[in-house]
Amino acid sequence: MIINNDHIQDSNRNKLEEHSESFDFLANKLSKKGHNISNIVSKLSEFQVAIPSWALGAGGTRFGRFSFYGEPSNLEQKIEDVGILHSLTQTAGAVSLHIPWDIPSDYKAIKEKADALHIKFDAVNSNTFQDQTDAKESYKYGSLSNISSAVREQAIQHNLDVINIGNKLGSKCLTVWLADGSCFPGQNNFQTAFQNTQDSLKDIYKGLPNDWSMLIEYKPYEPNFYSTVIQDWGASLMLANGCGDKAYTLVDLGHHLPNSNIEQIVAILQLKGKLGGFHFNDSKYGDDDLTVGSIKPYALFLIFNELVYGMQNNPQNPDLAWMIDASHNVKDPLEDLIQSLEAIQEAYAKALLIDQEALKAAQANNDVVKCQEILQGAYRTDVRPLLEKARLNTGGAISPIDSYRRLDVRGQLIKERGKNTIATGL
Ligand code: PSV
Ligand code: MN
Ligand code: MN
Repeated sequence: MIINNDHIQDSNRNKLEEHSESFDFLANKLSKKGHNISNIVSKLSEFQVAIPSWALGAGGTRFGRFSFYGEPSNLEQKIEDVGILHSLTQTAGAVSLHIPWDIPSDYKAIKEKADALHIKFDAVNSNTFQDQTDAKESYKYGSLSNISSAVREQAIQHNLDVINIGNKLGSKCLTVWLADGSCFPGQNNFQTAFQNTQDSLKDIYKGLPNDWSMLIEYKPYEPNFYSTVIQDWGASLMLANGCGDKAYTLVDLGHHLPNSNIEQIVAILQLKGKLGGFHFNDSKYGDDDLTVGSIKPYALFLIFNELVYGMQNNPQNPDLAWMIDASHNVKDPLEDLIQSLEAIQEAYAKALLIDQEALKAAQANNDVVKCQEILQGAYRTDVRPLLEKARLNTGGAISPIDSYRRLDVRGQLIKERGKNTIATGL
């Protein structure tokens, strides 16, 4: 299903008046406070977040998976789904592929499809956490860290193949997430596992084109429950530094132990010019991969405050690869992703409202109360009319969820694809 301009305009019609009223009211109020509204609105329009190919179907847990009708079952259909999200929200202009799940059978056709829908190819992800049917070696006891050089070589070669595939599509970035670790004390020698990982990453890095970057993702536990080789940002940063200037740390919001101060991690990595990528989701307990902003929206805002500060003050840090890394067990995946995109934009818009100069002055005076007032003043502002305006300006829907339902997108997808489709992926 392709959503065209007429569809969107039709579905916007009954919302236009309410939008104009609330936008004018808010813009007026904020302008009086000295905010440049058109600047904020264009920043929102420019902010694009990649959709992971594996989030377009229902996820599942190790207890079961309940499929969602009309899921995409091949790469073409996954890109079509990202196209639907992008037409409605105008903020999902990229897709992140996972290899080998998404190897194109026809590169030209895939690129044409993506181009037609204004979708770019963002980071490509390697997979050395599962054994492939024709693989010689097994990753049961690790991949880049494995004690066996034959396993490590297979995993290195896979990453080089992923770079090659991404290159043909115009991607500029490789993301490495490793499941490597151990389930029980004594199973692994920590130092050997870390050193093997560093050496393997260096071999991959040698094959990285000059205009590419390598993002090293960390996670404290799961699937290994005693130790993980790349457990935290310190381990990731050491490995990135060991590889070179084109290697960076990737922060996934769900990959922290409860109550970690993620905003501080993000700030320091940017200061060091080493924050390369960002995976959005939300969680209550661990790597829950829930809808962005559904559990801890204030924490998301505080993280965005640091990201905005970094984007404005840290030229040593590269532009970030933004991606949603969520999974859906009970919601329509596309509706869930629309909610995540909205939550990201909302946190970004609120962070843009923070008066950085006033905050600096309050910090200089150790006026702790004022500092909190400034942050919370921005957080409590209902910025949704600004998001609506940003979407309207670029041809998107005033309310993407409302339009999605009004246009009966899922119903159309089921008609086109049938009920019992299944997406390849996590
Ligand atoms: C596993 O935890 C994971 O969710 C990581 O966050 C990766 O980014 C993703 O899978 C894809 O490999
Ligand atoms: Mn992730
Ligand atoms: Mn994860």
